Amino acid sequence: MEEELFCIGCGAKIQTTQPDELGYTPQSALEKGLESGELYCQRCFRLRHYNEIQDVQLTDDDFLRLLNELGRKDALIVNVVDIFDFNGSLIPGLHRFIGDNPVLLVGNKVDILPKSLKKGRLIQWMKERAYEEGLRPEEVLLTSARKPHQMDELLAAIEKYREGRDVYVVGVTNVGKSTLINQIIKQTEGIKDLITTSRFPGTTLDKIEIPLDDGSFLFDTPGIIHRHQMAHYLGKNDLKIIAPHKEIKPKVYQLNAEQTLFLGGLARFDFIQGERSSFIAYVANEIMIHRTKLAKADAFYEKHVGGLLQPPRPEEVEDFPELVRFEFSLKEKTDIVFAGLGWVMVPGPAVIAGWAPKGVDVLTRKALV
Ligand SMILES: Nc1nc2c(ncn2[C@@H]2O[C@H](COP(=O)(O)OP(=O)(O)OP(=O)(O)O)[C@@H](O)[C@H]2O)c(=O)[nH]1
Ligand SMILES: [Mg+2]
Repeated sequence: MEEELFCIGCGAKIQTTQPDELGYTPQSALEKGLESGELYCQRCFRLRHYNEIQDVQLTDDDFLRLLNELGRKDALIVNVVDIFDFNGSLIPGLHRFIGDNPVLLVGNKVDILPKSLKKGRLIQWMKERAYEEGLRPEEVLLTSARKPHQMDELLAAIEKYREGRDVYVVGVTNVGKSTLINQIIKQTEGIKDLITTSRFPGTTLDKIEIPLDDGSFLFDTPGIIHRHQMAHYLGKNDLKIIAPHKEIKPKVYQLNAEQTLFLGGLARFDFIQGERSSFIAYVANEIMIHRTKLAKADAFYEKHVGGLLQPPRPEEVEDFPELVRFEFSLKEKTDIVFAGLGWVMVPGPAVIAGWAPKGVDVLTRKALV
């Protein structure tokens, strides 16, 4: 029997016969890869060198199989979430899948949060939300895989709770699992960017095992596709815009009742009732915000989506879901959170409507800043 080979970048099983399927690697590349000891499939090669994505879909069954496997292992589970999209990052029912295994909850991408944000409050909120979902993490940590930030703390926590066992890094797609593991590999082995990462959802395709010193393994896993993530509704070029790369600069708006803010063409914030006050938008710096009168907002969107209001780009407007309205009566300072996009801070009592593409959630939380 032939030895099974796996792509070190995405975990897919290597094959040389079907160019459109997972793990395809031309024979010549296979030979080169074996020689160098770093074997990447063609899809990873293209992603890594040209930032070009070749679509391959994993099915929900693939994820279910992976999740079910977790309950049967004796291991530490590291659940990575994107603090910018905490709700979009939660895996529904994760606590049921993992059995008695301990969990570390890691909020990644802290580098993009404004400095004014109180980290303690964020951690507290993550804890509360995790508990609501039935998840009881041993610890909640905030990291940046990109910066990198708090990696020593993460490594120490992993060592503390794994007690010689394997470690599974799990989470929905795009939260930065592979980037985080690359940082760990860089710190411990000195190898840079071993695993393929990208801004596109669905980068890692199968388990990737990284040997640890004591003979156990650290596993990267494919991200679970969570349909409430904004990323699934955007074209490839627009993904670059909504994923913030730099610290977010809060933008302040003095609004009167019956005024509307458009966050590009992706979301809409209506100030329906309340006293004139300062609202603060926390979204990627690249997203243009437009203010209109509430009464004219529908027509304004109709006319300008894909034009003045981008993303979506003109060629992607047709496939972009319609905006759906959620209304809230607020009693105190509150964040209106647009899953995967950011939030708008409402300073006091008000009636608000938040609109997001159909499928994406709008929710409220006690203001973080
Ligand atoms: N700003 C910021 N971006 C990050 C951070 N970590 C990862 N990213 C970016 O997030 C995107 C997704 O990163 P990946 O590591 O591929 O995410 P993943 O969770 O492995 O995704 P899948 O393999 O699809 O499950 C990439 O564009 C990363 O550069 C971080 O700490 N800060
Ligand atoms: Mg990955």
